[in-house]
Amino acid sequence: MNDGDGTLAAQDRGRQFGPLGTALVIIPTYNEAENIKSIVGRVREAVPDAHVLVADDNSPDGTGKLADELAAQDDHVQVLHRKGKEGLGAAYLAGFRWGLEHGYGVLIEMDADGSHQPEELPRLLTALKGADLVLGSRWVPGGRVVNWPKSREFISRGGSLYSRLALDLPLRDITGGYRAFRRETLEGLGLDDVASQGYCFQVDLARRAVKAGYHVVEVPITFVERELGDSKMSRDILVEALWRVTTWGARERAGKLLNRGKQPAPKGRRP
Ligand SMILES: Nc1nc2c(ncn2[C@@H]2O[C@H](COP(=O)(O)OP(=O)(O)O)[C@@H](O)[C@H]2O)c(=O)[nH]1
Ligand SMILES: [Mg+2]
Repeated sequence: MNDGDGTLAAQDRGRQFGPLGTALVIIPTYNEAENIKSIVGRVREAVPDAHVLVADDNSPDGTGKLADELAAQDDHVQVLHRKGKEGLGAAYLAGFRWGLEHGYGVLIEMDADGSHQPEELPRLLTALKGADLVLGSRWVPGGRVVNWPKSREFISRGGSLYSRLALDLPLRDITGGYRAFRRETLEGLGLDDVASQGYCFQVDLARRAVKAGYHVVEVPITFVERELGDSKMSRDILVEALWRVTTWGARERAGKLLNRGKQPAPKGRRP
């Protein structure tokens, strides 16, 4: 685990990590017709060995059909067609399941709108050689956001800070969605009961990884706000994140009080 200033927790020193295996970049889409070709092309160029899975929720603007056209021309591109809009979390869970079933060694989360720059992916993958999970982070030194209004930055920084304090997580960017998981990490997180969506989905996965004792590293990224298409962020997504994080935090505090003096959970156990 990263303790927040780059040093490793004692139990992580000297840990050996296995080879990475083939990476699958999962790109969830809902109405991203203006962005899909560019993002897939950039991923293919930045990490030619990686494969791409577009997880489309039957976008009314035809994103799924455009993704099919890309897949027809390139055997490194696949499309997962889902029946309708079920949210980001559900799309990622379906993508993870697909990737694990197909034997990928690394599973990557990336938005379709260009906010997560594919050109930074090699740095995330390099960091994953010595980690269980890598988070692309806007809020560690060297990380930044481009073209965000102050109001949006305030909400995002506030969301991470609140999650950090409520859940006692040694991380700076907890709501971000540019991440690289080793397959063993995802297998160890117990994803069957994840119900959260949106930003809360990202907080949930980070929380599970830290609590299970995985080595989580934050790598600075430059997050670029989308130029084309619309954000799907909504008030409901923020409200869900706020109440779930508050509930988890309260439950954890109550649990700690009741379990005072007991040993922490061993690595890999479900939180
Ligand atoms: N499959 C799927 N993708 C979604 C859904 N909601 C958002 N996305 C995708 O998730 C990514 C991040 O969403 P975005 O609207 O950019 O959120 P923001 O960056 O927080 O404003 C984009 O690639 C979206 O197309 C959904 O319900 N289903
Ligand atoms: Mg976006």
